[in-house]
Amino acid sequence: MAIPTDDRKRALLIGVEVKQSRPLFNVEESMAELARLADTAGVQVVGEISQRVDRIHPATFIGSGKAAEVRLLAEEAEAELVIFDDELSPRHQRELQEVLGEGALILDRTALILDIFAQHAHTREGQLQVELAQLEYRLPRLTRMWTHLARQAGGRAGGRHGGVGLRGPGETQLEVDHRIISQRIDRLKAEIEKVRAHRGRYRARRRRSAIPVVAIVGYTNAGKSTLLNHLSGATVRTGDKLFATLDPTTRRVRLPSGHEALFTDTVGFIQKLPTTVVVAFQATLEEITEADLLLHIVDASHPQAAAQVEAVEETLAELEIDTIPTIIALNKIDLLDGGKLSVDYEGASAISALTGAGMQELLERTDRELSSTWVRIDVVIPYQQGALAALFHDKGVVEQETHTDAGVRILGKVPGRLAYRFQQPEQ
Ligand SMILES: Nc1nc2c(ncn2[C@@H]2O[C@H](COP(=O)(O)OP(=O)(O)OP(=O)(O)O)[C@@H](O)[C@H]2O)c(=O)[nH]1
Ligand SMILES: [Mg+2]
Repeated sequence: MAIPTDDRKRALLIGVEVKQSRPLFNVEESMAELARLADTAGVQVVGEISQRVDRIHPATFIGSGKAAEVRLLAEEAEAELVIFDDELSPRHQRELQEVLGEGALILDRTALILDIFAQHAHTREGQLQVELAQLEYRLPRLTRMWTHLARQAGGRAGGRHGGVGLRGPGETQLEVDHRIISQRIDRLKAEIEKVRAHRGRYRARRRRSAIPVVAIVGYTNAGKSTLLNHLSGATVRTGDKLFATLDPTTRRVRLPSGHEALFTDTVGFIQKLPTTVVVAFQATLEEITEADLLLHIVDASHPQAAAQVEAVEETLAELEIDTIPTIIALNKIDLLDGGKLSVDYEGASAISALTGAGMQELLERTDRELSSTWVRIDVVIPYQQGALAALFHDKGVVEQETHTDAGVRILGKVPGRLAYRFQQPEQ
């Protein structure tokens, strides 16, 4: 048995694959990813169990026999945490708790990812969003798992309930916890709304500058931040760990044509992440939704590159942003050592964000794509530049037009190749 060498929490990982199902990742691949997530979260993996089953057990997820086995193994390996590779329902959580015993802390993939997010959120908005996502994840589980969660919360909620208890301490505690969390959720939403309004004003100004926006999207650890740093000299933290980036960063990049574009680095995607959690990341989503072009970065050196591409495409589709024109860039080609790419997509560019290989071609491609797509702009055209306003009407789609002291303000879309004509100095 491994001798504990550090003070990290010790975890046992559990994964299942339902026979006949066709998951993007098989159970071994998914478990390898879970182990990386655990490591990123600062947890020491001391064992793992994975199995193929006919169906998910409605009560204990893995079946009570297997659950008893897990308990034994957890005790043997001195694991305080048992982490499941799939999202557990409140019922699964409760029943597993019974079998595994009060002492075991049961987590699932979603909770683990939220924990990593909490560690990696650096901006105020990011922190607010993560807390909101965590509470929303916990609320439905709280109803049936109050004892477990009250313990996790360090008894804070329990302290508040004091001696109140007409209907029995359990139920009262549950209600108190529920109310405290609901109130906190409302407060968080209000605060997030304020930060969003501020960012909305910033983006409106940005749109007025008529610079097209390129959102860098992709699976976590694909090299998105490294690419932004390479292109713009930004200093976004990168690292060989999952979800290094949570808060979006935007930088101006000059394209080979001489025109400029704004590149935005966003949070990575991962398989099995519920869309509800992704949706919590409004900041990132708004950046992506308003982009004129998506740059989908793929880690071409990863053995599951193709499955990762599919997972990203699925998420984009669920978020209904799969209509934005997309360029695929196969990254990390420096690691291929002359070997062949394991994936290929029509028109994909092969690059290395680390060495800069293929970068010129990627930027030229970005230039071409942008000039053939529509760019949203909001511009004030001085009255003496009537020809420019006429050009907007002629070639663009005017959605709103108002007359101001400074000139005619037009909101709408123009073909990317013309957007630059409307560029205004930053205000
Ligand atoms: N060899 C090689 N490594 C790369 C390349 N691009 C990125 N990496 C490495 O891959 C790891 C992940 O890079 P990041 O830029 O942090 O990836 P990301 O997509 O921003 O990841 P998240 O923010 O965690 O979603 C880092 O260790 C990078 O140094 C590349 O072209 N070649
Ligand atoms: Mg990153």
